[in-house]
Amino acid sequence: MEKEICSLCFMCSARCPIKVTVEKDRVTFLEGNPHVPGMAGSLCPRGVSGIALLNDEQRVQHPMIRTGERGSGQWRKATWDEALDYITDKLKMIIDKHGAQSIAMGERVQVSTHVSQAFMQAIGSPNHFTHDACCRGSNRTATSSLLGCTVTDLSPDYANCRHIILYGHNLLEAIKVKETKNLMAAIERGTKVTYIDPRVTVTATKAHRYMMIRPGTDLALNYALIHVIIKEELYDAAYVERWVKGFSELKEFILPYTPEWAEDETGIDAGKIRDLAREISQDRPSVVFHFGHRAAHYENEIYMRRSIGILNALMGSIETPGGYLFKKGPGEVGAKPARKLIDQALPVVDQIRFDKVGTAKFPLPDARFGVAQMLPYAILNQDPYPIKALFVHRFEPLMSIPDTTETKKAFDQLELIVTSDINFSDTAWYSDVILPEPIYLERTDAVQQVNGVKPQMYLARQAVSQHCDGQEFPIVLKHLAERLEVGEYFPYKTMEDLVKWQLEGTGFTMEDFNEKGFVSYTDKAIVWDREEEIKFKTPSGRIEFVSSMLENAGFESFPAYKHMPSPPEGQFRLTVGRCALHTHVATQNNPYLNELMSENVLWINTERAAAKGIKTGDSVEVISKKGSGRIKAYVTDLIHPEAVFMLHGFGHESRMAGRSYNRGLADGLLQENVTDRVGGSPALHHSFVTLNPGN
Ligand SMILES: Nc1nc2c(c(=O)[nH]1)N[C@H]1C(S)=C(S)[C@@H](COP(=O)(O)OP(=O)(O)OC[C@H]3O[C@@H](n4cnc5c(=O)[nH]c(N)nc54)[C@H](O)[C@@H]3O)O[C@H]1N2
Ligand SMILES: Nc1nc2c(c(=O)[nH]1)N[C@H]1C(S)=C(S)[C@@H](COP(=O)(O)OP(=O)(O)OC[C@H]3O[C@@H](n4cnc5c(=O)[nH]c(N)nc54)[C@H](O)[C@@H]3O)O[C@H]1N2
Ligand code: SF4
Ligand SMILES: [Mo]
Repeated sequence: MEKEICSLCFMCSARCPIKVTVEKDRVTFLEGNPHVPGMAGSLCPRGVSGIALLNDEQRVQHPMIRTGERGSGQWRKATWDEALDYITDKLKMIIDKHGAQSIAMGERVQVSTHVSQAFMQAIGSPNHFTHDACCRGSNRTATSSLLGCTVTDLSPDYANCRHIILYGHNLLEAIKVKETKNLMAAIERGTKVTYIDPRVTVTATKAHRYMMIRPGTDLALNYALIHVIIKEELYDAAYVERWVKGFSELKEFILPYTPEWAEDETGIDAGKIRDLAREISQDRPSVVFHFGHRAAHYENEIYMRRSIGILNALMGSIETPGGYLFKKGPGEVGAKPARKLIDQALPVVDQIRFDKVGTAKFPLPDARFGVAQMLPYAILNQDPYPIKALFVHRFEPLMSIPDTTETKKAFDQLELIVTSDINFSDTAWYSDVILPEPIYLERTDAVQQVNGVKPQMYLARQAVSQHCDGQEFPIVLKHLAERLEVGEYFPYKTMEDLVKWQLEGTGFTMEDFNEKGFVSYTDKAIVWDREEEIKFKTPSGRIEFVSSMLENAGFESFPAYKHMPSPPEGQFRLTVGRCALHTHVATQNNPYLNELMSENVLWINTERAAAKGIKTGDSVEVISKKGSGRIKAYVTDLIHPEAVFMLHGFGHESRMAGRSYNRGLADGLLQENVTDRVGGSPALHHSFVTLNPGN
């Protein structure tokens, strides 16, 4: 008998709503959830490859405990009790000797993050951190300083937008199915798209206007756009008057940043910058300067993302149809969100964090996420104190934190590394204990709260029985908490119990999700009156061009622009990104996706390549201050001469992942671990490389 289950994809963290067709405990089809507008029939290639993952025998099958040297690949199979006892004994020893703060846990933010945070707090450690700094940390800090909310609290209103500007936000390859489709539909309806990137991406090819910008100079472009908009009085004066704090300070600051000045810095013609400012202003307020997704590029990242927010404010486009809309929570309709384990009265932990977020070193990044890339420094320098144990869940620090060699050196100082993964990631390969998690098709997850103009909740549900001997991470943590005598904070035995506990008080039950996979708090779109009731959560209740958050922490609201250096003679700036066929570092070993793309290549500008005698397909050595490796060249006119580009996610070292082992080159091996000190993100495009052609 065939059955259909509405659930959520987890081939990446966009978590698109899906429908799973199951026959005799086998998944026979995956597709977009037809009950969700825009999702019917739609999945991206990674979403489709969920079945290949489910049946992949190279997945982690059972708990494993290391027997040889770290990274030697020598393991023994363990039962769950054995593995959990082993971890508990080690943890107890480490806590006795170094204190609970010496335990850290890193994970990709996901629906059960609150369970992990509660676990860390219950055992007395402040050191839970997520991948977020490495993704949009600086973006988050930028929007907090300007709007009092984080970038994840806003969504573009594609349906009504007239012009959208994307800064290296490659939505047609770096996919979230619904947003990608919304952009495509908007283009078909006539919404103009301006795309800015040193590289011609697929999104660039669909845009109405493409600007090949010199890498790292978007802030200069934005300063010039702001200059023109203010000088020619193209902004929404009523909106600015009502909602903006610090306009006159901006007006004075921006005077020297003319389009001619920006032309020298960005390589974009001054006339074209003026044209863009004038054209987009004609379409305001229904325009979007997109904040982008990954904001881990350059050291000035927070100011670049603030400049995007400033442009939106000048256009009057925040909380405006066709602009950015605030995502509303259930509180807007007097309802309650799903409970979280951290809502309980947990023990107070008042030690400083390993990454020093919340101290003078990092006053602004969000302590709920931390600054992941500080981990290697904290371990190696034992600053602020020794870190001795690391839990890793659904996260790959060896590949996702720049400078892999340094991170590995830090890992060598740890007495315990425990990884919960579905694959043999490089970090799993370097761990002491590997704990398999059932994949999304084999498990039920905690509740997914989805805020928006119509707030909703979604549920990801088990569709088939487990193909491996796995345990969901919230269940693992419950068992460990019991062994460490803090079990009382984890009031569930199964994932279903946890979901039921979360739903108490919301007015919804698990059965309510059966039909469509989600529940809605309201049918009516909630949009605030842009003249009177926009709820900016800044101290002034307005958009803070002059930011109290920045200035109280000793940072400037409008720092003078610092020239972005070109690479030294003969060198290139290393830039990185995604493609439609893979998720970060997670899918390269997927049988189906690996067949479609098994390695990455290095984009090099045609003239620069010719000068070095490099041709497409040649193997070139890429050398940075931090490491080197070989990769095939892809010679093209479609990239700025200062940059080379490679896909992130290849060059795996784990031999258990047989298809992806040693295929392509890892960007993290080459990148320096340098941080935007104000916003919190690593500057992943900071590093220069030289190329050594020939074998
Ligand atoms: N060098 C470099 N670093 C980067 C980036 C870059 O471009 N270059 N990009 C940054 C960005 S934008 C991001 S978002 C982060 C992403 O960083 P990560 O979150 O570390 O990367 P992912 O590839 O999404 O997944 C990490 C691990 O989760 C595992 N996993 C997948 N599904 C499950 C599951 O259901 N359960 C469990 N337990 N594990 C699972 C995967 O097998 C993989 O090993 O990396 C950041 N870091
Ligand atoms: N298929 C797929 N989709 C994904 C993901 C995935 O792994 N695979 N991951 C998801 C996640 S977590 C994220 S963060 C997003 C990332 O989504 P995006 O941020 O849209 O994508 P990236 O590929 O990281 O973008 C990097 C782009 O920035 C360009 N770039 C480099 N330097 C500059 C510069 O100085 N200025 C400008 N304007 N552009 C520059 C690069 O050429 C590249 O095209 O994608 C999400 N969607
Ligand atoms: S974007 Fe693709 S991989 Fe990510 S959740 Fe959606 S369908 Fe799955
Ligand atoms: Mo990301």
